[in-house]
Amino acid sequence: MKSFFRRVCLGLVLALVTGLLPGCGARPTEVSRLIGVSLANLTDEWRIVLKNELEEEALKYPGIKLVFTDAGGNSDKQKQDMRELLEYGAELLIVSPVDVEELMGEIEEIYREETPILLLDRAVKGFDYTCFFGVDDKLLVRQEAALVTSLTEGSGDENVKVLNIIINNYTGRQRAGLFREAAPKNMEVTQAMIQSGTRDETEDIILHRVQLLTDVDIILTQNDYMAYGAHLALEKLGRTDIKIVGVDGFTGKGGGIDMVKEGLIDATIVCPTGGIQALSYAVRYLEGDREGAKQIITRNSVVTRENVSRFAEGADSSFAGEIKKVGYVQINENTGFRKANTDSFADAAKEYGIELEIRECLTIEEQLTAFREFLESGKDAIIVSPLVEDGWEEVFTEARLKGIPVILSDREVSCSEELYTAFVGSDFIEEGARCMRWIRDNLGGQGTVRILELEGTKGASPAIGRGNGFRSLLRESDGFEIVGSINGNFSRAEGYTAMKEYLEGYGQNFDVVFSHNDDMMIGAIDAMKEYGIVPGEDVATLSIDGTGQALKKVQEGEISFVAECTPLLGPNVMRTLSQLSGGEEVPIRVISSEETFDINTPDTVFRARKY
Ligand code: GYE
Repeated sequence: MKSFFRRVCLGLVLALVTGLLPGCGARPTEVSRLIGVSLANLTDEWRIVLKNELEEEALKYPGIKLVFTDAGGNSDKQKQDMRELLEYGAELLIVSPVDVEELMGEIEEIYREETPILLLDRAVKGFDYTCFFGVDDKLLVRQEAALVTSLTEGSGDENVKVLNIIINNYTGRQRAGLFREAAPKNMEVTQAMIQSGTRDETEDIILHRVQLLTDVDIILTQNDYMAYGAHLALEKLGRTDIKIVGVDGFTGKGGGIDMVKEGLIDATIVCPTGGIQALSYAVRYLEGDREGAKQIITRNSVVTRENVSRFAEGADSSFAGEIKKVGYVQINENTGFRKANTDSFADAAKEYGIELEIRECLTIEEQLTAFREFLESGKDAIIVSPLVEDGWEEVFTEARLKGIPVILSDREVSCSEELYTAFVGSDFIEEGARCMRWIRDNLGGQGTVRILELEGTKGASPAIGRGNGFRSLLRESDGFEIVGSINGNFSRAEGYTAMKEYLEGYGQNFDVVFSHNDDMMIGAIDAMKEYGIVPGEDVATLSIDGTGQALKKVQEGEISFVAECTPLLGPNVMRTLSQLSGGEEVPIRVISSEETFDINTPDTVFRARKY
């Protein structure tokens, strides 16, 4: 009976919101495709802004109808809401979870039922969802730490005392932990936890636990309404010497931008909800576009009294103008990945009507020269696949000063995110972890497993990330050790030579080879076979990329496991450039959706491969 009553209520809510109830507003004339939007609550300002953004964006798509549910902060109800939205006919779900840890099980189940489910939140676990839209928490806490330093300079004391008021949920605790890691040694951080993240609760905790303010220079909060609550408390206590930092940075009366402008708080960090990005992704998905993004990370922006006027007029678009002529500073390497990557860009550029000039470079020096020549030759934008992470700050600064956007493809750089527009590529740490997870799940419990690592190009972000991701999971697992690391520079020939020399020097003192890419693995297999080793039998063999040659060896049993690293980045990079041309806010990171392959992978998957 309860479920029936609940369904009737939901039906009424849905009908009123979408005008589906007979006689309540005109029935949609065109065929409406329903997108279900499950909101954690409709009390958080962040969720209210998200709902308004989605409704406004939906007006651009007449064939789309949004149906909203409000979980009232209750995870169990949100699980039911998601199911009821599907029963009601929603073809795709957009979910802003009450608490991502509590909801992940249900989300993963819906995802495995092959229902597209987009997650909108401030943190996410794992990859069992269609696409995540949110902010980069590690960037956020670095921005907070930099704000603490800049806002407390001249306090006369080299040690800074920070009161971090955090919300007791997954996101709040996650960010608090990251901030502690990001805080420099001279910052002493005290935490105070509240339950709901409201203005009143923040004001109360400060007023009722005044001792928290002893020697405090600055208060960090986890949304702008908490920051305003801190302002009210400090005003009552006469402690307006203490600085206050918020998060979210909404425009409009009473939003964080307004608070900074009015001097109620000292700074905030704009964290877009991701709603606009999510709805345009949803519409493309329902039209059949499988663009392959797994995470779309929006850019955080720091707002202080010095720059608030720039934000008060609306989103800070650092670039506006038509993008037609584009240079691509590519890597000149003979790998399956690179050929597929270059082809992907050439095809996508044609589709988007972009004149793409590709310069393939063997060294970082050649890349920097090509980049500067593109700067001088009047390119509207420059794409770079950086051979190594370091050495890009100067030329990226030159591009910034010229207003020429820089997009990173498939590899990252060590300089600040402020110096480039977006990164489109993979999560290298996850790729390395996926290899170690396979080893742990398939080779564990057989005594100590000895692993030989075949590293990619020294200083290249995929090599650094994969090695770190692999090791972080290895450290949590018993019975595994890395007996050696050899370098094959991502190339088949050097993978062969590295393995041949290792075997001549040490023999087969390993049970597993973990290679940072397929091409080196294929070269190493040639060397192992010459030495009399049967790859995939005597030694487990794991690599990363998913090229046709490697997957053929998976089917033949010579390679035990491959974690995909897709090179087909052209469409997402061109889409980003197209969004930039239109003056839209573009994501700071677009992370690819990637699979894994082993002997249990169905043949249909191998047959569907594009490279
Ligand atoms: O894994 C490797 C190529 O940058 C992610 O570069 C790419 C890597 C890829 O050499 O095969």
